[in-house]
Formats: sequence, C-alpha cells, structure tokens
Amino acid sequence: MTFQSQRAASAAQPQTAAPPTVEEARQFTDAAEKRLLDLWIKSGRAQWVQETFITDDTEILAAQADQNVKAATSELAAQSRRFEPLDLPPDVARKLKLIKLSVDIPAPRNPKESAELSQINASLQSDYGKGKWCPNGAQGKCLSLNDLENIMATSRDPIELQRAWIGWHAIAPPMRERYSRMVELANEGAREVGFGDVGAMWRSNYDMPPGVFSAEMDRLWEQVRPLYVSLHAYVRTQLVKKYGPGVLGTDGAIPAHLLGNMWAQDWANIYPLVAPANADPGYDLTQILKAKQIDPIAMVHYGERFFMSLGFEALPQTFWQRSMFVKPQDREVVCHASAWDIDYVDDLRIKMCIEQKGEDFSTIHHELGHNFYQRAYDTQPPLFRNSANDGFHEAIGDTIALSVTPEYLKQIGLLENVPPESADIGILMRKALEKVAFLPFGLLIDKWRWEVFSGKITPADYNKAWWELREKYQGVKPPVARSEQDFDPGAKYHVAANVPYARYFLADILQFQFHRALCRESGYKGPLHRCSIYNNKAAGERLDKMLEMGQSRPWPEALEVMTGEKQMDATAILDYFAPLKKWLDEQNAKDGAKLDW
Ligand code: X8Z
Ligand code: ZN
Repeated sequence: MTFQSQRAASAAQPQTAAPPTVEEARQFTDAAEKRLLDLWIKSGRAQWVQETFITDDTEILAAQADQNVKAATSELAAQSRRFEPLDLPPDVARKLKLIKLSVDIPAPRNPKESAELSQINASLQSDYGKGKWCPNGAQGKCLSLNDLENIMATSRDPIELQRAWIGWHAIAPPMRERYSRMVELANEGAREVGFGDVGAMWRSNYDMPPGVFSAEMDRLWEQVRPLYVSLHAYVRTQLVKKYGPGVLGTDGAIPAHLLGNMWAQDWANIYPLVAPANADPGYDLTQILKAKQIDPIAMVHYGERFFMSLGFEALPQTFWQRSMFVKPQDREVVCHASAWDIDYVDDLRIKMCIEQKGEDFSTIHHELGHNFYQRAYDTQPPLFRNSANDGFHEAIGDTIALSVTPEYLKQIGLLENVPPESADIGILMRKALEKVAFLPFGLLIDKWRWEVFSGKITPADYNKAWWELREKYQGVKPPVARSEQDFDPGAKYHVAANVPYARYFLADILQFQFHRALCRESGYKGPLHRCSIYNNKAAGERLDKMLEMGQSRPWPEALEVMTGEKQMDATAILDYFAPLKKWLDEQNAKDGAKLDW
C-alpha cells in the first residue's frame, strides 16, 4: 500500500455517532493488525538496510518507514478509544491495548513533529553505530567500539583503560540536545494516547498497573542485592591487590574502567584477576574456539544445533544467506547484536560482528533464542507475535546458554576433560561475573530513563543523575571527573537507540527460573549449575509450549505453562549461586572486606 492510499483508507473509517459494537471492535482490530503488519515489514526492511549499511540515504529511508508505522499506530490508538466502554472478549481487549504499546517511542499526531522524532531517532542510532575514537585526530588510525571493547576486556594498564573509556564516551555529547528534544516529542506522543509520559507507557506493558510493576522490580532487586554486595566486595578487594588503593580510592566504589567492560555491566573479562585459588576450571572457551579454528559461522551452527537437539526445526536457508555474521570492512554498520524476523514468519536473521571469543558464543545463543521464539509464535495473530513480556524474549537464548556446561562442551567435542567438582567455585565465579554483576546495571538504566521521561531528571542534570544511580546501585564511579558537558548515558547502545532496558534485568532473573524448571522437566536432580538440557526433548517441548503462546495471554499464564509458577522469582538465581555466595562470604570475612559502599 502506498502512503497515499493508506491515508485514503483511514479517512474512510466509519466515524458514526451510533455506539460501537463488539463486532465492530473485532473488525477494527483485524484490520488494524493487517495494516500494521504491512508497515512493520516495510519498516523492518528499511531498518535492516540502514543498520547494515549506514549512509545519509538509508538513514532517511529508515526514518520515513518508521514514521509511517508511528503515524498509523497513533491514529489507530486514537480511534480505538471509542471501544473502551464496551465489555470486550479478552483477545480483542488485549489487542486494543497492545496497539497502543506496540511502539517504544510514540509519535505526536502532528506530522511535522512526528517526522522530526523519527529523524532524531534514526540519527542517534546512526551516530552510535558510526562512533569511534581517533587517538591521533581524525587523520590518524581510529578505533571502533569492538576495538575499544577488546582493550577494556584485556588491558590491565589503568591509564590505557581510562583512555579507551574516555575515548568511547566522547561519542555521546553531540547526542545530548537531540536526546532531550526526543524526550519532549515522545512524551507528547505518549500523552496523546493516554499515558502520563513515555516511562509510564513502558511500565504499562506488564499486565499489571505500572506502579505495581516498579515495585516488582524493586522486590526482585532486594532479593538479589545481598549476593551482588558480596560479589562487589570480593572483587573490589582483589582489584585493590592488583592496582593498589591509589587507583581504587577509599570510598568503596569501584572505578568503572577496571571491570573488563565499557559499561561495567559484565565483569567476566576480569576473571583471571579474581579467580579463586585451586578452583580453576582449566579451560577457557575463547582459547578453545581459537585452537580448534571455529569460525563465526561455525559458532552459529553450534547454537542452532543446541536448539535442534531440543526438537526445534533447523533455521531456514535464508537465515544463512541474509544474516550479517561479521563486521564488513567496506561500510559503517551497527555492530550491536540483534535478531530479526523481517516478514514475521520465516525470514529470520541475526546481525552481529562475531569474533572468535567465548562472550560472542554466549551472545549467539542469546540472539538465536529470539529467532526460535519468533518462529514458535508465527501463527499467532500479528499483535500477539511477541514474547509474554519483553523480559521473556531476552531470557530464552540465555536460558539455553546456561546449559553450555563443561559436560555439554565435552559431549560436543569441544572439551577433553570435565573439570572436577573442586573447580565448581571457579566456574560459578565466572558465571557470577557475567550474571550477578549485571543485575544492578539492568535495573538502573530505566530507573534513569523513567525519571528523564517523567521530568524528575532534567537535561541540566542528565549526567549527574546517571552517576548517582550508577554509584547507588552498582557501586561504581566514573574513571575521571564528569560534568554536564558529558552525556555518558548516550554511550550505551540502548539509550542512543531507545530500546527499553528493564527487560534485561527481568531476563537475568527469569533465565534461572526457566533453567530450574526445564532441568526439573528433564528429570535432572543435581546442583543447578551442572545441569544441561542438551538433547532433552521433554524440556524442549515444555519450552515450546510457552514460546508458541507468544503474547496472546498475560505473562503470568505463560510463566505458569513453563514453570508451574505465576510470579517472577529470584530464588532460582540464588539457588544457582548458593555455593559461591557461601564462599564469597567466607573470603570477605577473612579479608575484613568492607561490604557496601
Ligand atoms: O543488547 C543485548 C543483546 C541484544 S538484545 C545483545 N544485551 C544487553 C546489552 O548488551 O546491554 C544482552 C545483555 C544485555
Ligand atoms: Zn536480546
């Protein structure tokens, strides 16, 4: 449909004065999802091209397609309000609600403002994708984010780490003004469809009142906080041993450049600095991938085969033809990993800049989790082709990656010998650096954005408020003094690209709950961290039962189908790490480590 005929079609919508009927509401949602599906597909194609070939032209094409989606969605959301007084069947009522929530950044009805918003969003996303640091000026050699992340992961020189950190964060100040304008415009769009602001809209996507959802996030955080505090204290002690109190300071917070990751969100890369004595697992996946010359595409095949071992069908041929697996040398791309379902049926793809390292092996499983979920719900009506809540989408691939145990690696021929039980603390430590360290980061990104959208944090305090939250929740501090000349949130992909983030916090908790349920289903009885559901068809079936529901029912029902439980619950992650928690507490007591900061 062209843009012209779309307008004609919407103008022809009946605007009768007679009270609407349930039948009309159903016809309305049927037509709405048909129209949206068509626009989603067009926009998906434009966005794919933009992200895999950033130019001024692809940026404009993507922005236009995005504007078409947003304009149609706002129009449909406004029209749907006349059905609100009706007592509707649950699926129709759910679809009406989901129309409003189907875009993350709602556009105002005013076409000029809506175009401006789409343009800002496409340009922020491009700026992030093109971001690099040129230590010797633009004429010299420049470092991409991948290059800089590798420095953060492997360098142990605090000066070099600090320089890489500062270099990357310099991409963001130019985004600041556009970001605050985006906040104004998107808030206007949110208000027009009945939400107080964009944050309130995001919090409304969880089948519970928004205030109850925020309280859920805090409840889950309180459950896991003691585990995080123990890990933080232990890691800090080891870092003081390595770098000295001069580098760490005495206030208890850890400088953000010392944790092996640009955002201090995943600390697995500093495992060698904090490894428990006498509990070394004796292998490192990065080394194995290199030694066995397993290239990026072969790495993806390992992931696919895991899903197939559970009973899922192989990925389509087009997946292998159309995905972007490695960073192209001849053009700018958005390297941040993502999974796509271009036609909402079978045109599945991933977009990654895969390198031969263990971290990317996990990310591949993460992305494939999205693809297998997408395919499982492909017969649902278009508005239900999504995960139960957005945390579920992020959790599936990670759940599978929890089954990448030494035992599994041995089974698939990547490891000769399974380490003895005495190495469990080492294995758990490596996992905790990835999963436990992430928890407060996953929580705080949207704590910041919720307050930015509500106006509680104003542009004059963007950076200050950011670092207050990072210190409060993560116990990290900036490597150098920061000011409002900086815009450090913009140096994180999901802020620049406007992707909600609470989903990753939920996923971090849910994946352990899923893992526990699937291990139980497979008949496994031992400690959770040694369980792998590889090859287990019963677990696969149980998983598929939930996946194929898509977003057709409130998420607690989907959760119950898979786990028998109706609440998100952090006891699974606590069970998983229980042996490590005990060990950390002993170490901290021995070292007289200061807990908290
Ligand atoms: O963005 C992602 C995925 C794509 S949905 C690679 N993740 C978050 C991040 O990188 O910040 C996965 C973990 C958290
Ligand atoms: Zn994801």
